[in-house]
Amino acid sequence: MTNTQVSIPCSVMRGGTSKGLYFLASDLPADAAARDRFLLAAMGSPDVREIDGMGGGHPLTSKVAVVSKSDRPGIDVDYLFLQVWPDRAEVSDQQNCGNILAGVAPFAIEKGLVPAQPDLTPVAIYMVNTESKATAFVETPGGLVNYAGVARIDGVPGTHAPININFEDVAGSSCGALLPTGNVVDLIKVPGLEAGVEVTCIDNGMPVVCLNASDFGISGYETPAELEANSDLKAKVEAVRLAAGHLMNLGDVTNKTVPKMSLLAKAQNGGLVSTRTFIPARVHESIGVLGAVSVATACMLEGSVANKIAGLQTGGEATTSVLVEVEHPTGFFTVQMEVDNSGEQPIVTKSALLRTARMLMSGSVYVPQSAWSNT
Ligand code: NQM
Repeated sequence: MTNTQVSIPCSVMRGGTSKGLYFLASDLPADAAARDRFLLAAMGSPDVREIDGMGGGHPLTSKVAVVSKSDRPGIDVDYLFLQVWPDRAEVSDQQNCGNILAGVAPFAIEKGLVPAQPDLTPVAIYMVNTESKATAFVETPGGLVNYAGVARIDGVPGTHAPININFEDVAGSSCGALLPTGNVVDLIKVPGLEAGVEVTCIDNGMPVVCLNASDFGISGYETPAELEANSDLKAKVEAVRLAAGHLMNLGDVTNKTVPKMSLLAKAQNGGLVSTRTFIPARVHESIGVLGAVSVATACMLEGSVANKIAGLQTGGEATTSVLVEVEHPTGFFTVQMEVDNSGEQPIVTKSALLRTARMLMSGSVYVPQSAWSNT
C-alpha cells in the first residue's frame, strides 16, 4: 500500500496453455462492478499491450481465476473464471476456461483452502460460470504441491508434474443442450457464403461451432498469424458466429467470447482431426480445454461436420473408452472419453485430460487508488 496505490494479494500462475491472475474471492471487492474495475486496472486493460498492468496483451494471457472455499456438498472449492479483454475495458464471465482451471487446484492447496493428502490430492471444483463440476488431481508428496515432473503438454515448453482433470455432465453447460440447435448439422447463409455453409453447433463444456475449413477457401493448416491477417476470412467467420449465437440460445454474441469457431481439416499428424480456432477475434495458439472436449465430442456424432472430416465410425459396443487426439497449431490435445453407444447417437458420459500448471509468482498486485473501492 502507498499513498496513491492499493495492493491486494494475488498469485500469477500458468494454467495449461494460458496464464492469469489467481485471487481468493475474499480479497476482491464483493460488488461485481467494483471488482471488474479493479481487475481492468490490475491487467492494464484497455491497451493492446496491457503495458501498465499484468496482462500479456493476448486473451490467453489476460485471464483471472477467483477461488473460494465451497459450501456445496461434495465440492472443495468454487472457481469463477473472468476474461479480461486486453483492448476493451470489459470483463466477461460468459465463458469457462479449462486451462486456467488447471491452476485452481494447486492454488487452492497452496492457499490452505484444501488440505493436502500425503501423495495425491483430489480437488473437487465447482465451475461457477457453467454450474458444472471437475475433479483435478494434484501431486502432493509430503503434503506440498509438486510442480516438477515428466508430463508434457503441447504449447508449453519442457515437462512438469501432471494434473489430471475429469469432467462429468458438462454437456449443454452454457447453451442448455449438447446440440443447442437440436440438429447435428445446420446450414447458415451469410454474405459471401450465399449458398450456405454447414455447421455443427455443440456445447460439451464450451460452445463451439465446427466448420469445414475448405468451405472458407482455406486449407485449415495455416498459422494463427496467417489466419488473423486474412480479413475476408475473419469477416465471414464472424458473420457465421453471429448467426450461430442466436441458434445456440446465446442471443446477440457481438460482445461475447462464445461461441468459439473451430475450422476443421483432415488430421495431418496421426490425430483425429486438425483444428484452427477463433476465440473469437484472435486465433488460439493451440486449443482450449473444453473447446477440445467439444470438438472431440462432435467427431463422435454421426453426420456432423467434424465426424465427416474425421471419418470416424461410431456405434459398436454399448460403452467404450476412446482416446481422441485433436490436432492444433502447436501439436496435439488428447482427450480420454467414455462414450455410451446404446442410443441413437453416442453420448459422452465422461472426459478426462492431462494438463500441467505452475505457480509463477505470489505476492501483491498494485492498482491506482482511483481503481479501487472495496464495496
Ligand atoms: O476451452 C481459450 C484457453 C481457452 C479456453 C479460449 C479453455 C477451454 O485455452 O476450456 O481453456 O477458448 O478462450 O485458455
